[in-house]
Amino acid sequence: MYNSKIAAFEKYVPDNIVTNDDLSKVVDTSDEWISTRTGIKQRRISKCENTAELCFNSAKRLLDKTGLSPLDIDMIITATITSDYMTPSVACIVQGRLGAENAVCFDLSAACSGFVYALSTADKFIKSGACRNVIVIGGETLSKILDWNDRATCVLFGDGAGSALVTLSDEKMILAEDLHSDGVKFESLSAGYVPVKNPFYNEKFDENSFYMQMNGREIFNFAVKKVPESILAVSGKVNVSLSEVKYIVPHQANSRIVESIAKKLKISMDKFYLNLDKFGNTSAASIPIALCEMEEKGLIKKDDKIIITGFGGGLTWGSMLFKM
Ligand code: B82
Repeated sequence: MYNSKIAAFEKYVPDNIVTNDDLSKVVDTSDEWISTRTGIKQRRISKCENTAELCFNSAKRLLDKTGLSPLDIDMIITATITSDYMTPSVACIVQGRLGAENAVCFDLSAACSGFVYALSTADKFIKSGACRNVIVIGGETLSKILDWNDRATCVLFGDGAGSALVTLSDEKMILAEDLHSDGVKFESLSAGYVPVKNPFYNEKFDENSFYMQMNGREIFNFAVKKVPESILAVSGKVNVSLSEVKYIVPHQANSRIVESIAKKLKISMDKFYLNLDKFGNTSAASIPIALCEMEEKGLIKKDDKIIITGFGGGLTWGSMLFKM
């Protein structure tokens, strides 16, 4: 049996920092409103880089950091809901730019759970013996699917990319996973609706359905119910108690969600790593950006147990427990 190891993390975010005060000049909002309800103080908003560009830069940094040749990469998986094109995939564009000609490439759509789903997929390709080196990227340019006149949503999101190099290993690093989907509630969090339009039919549709739409209360309740269950599921599967887990890295949606999750699990907020004050909600990119930042700050030590937990549109949710 083969095992996979997460060898390194990287990130790339656009330079353009937009603070809550900056936003209050664009829409009717305030720093006080945004910070108290969400914990967000600023976000990165792309000026010229689209999703593939952010993802390429993050993956390039990963190769530079690990010294791997682009030709050593067997697979590139990009988790995104803000692809540059319907086809080609972001992963193919990244492969072309990297010169990773041996890599099989595809994108994966699981919204804010995308990075957890993609990491799980990479793990399976490595465990089957099909791949040795997989680049997993979560990357988004959410700013292009926001209604900048809707103050309830446009203040929440940011742009960026984070990536992980997953390699074949003797050590077992991914200890447990728990993945779920529930399509019944798909309308409570959606974006990018494409209506049927052809010479034979012209669908009537709501113009706003292209933009990010969320039923805040409904998805908040979903996250606070399902995420603690999923965290307990991964820890229970391998008999690792939450007191043995050094950090829980949640999808960076909203600090109130994380406070409610901590309360439900009766654990301190200190166990949760949060950086949404700096980057806002970057969907599939939020977990790898957080992991990379933790690595940069020296917060992740060898043998530390870490749980990542994603939740988002689909609805989708899932967690992974790994030993670093
Ligand atoms: S909110 O509904 O407006 N609210 C919670 C009651 C404010 C305190 C809200 C806000 Br503001 C921001 C995010 C959420 C939320 O529930 N987000 C999610 C929930 C599940 C899955 C994904 C997300 C996400 O935002 O990515 C609610």
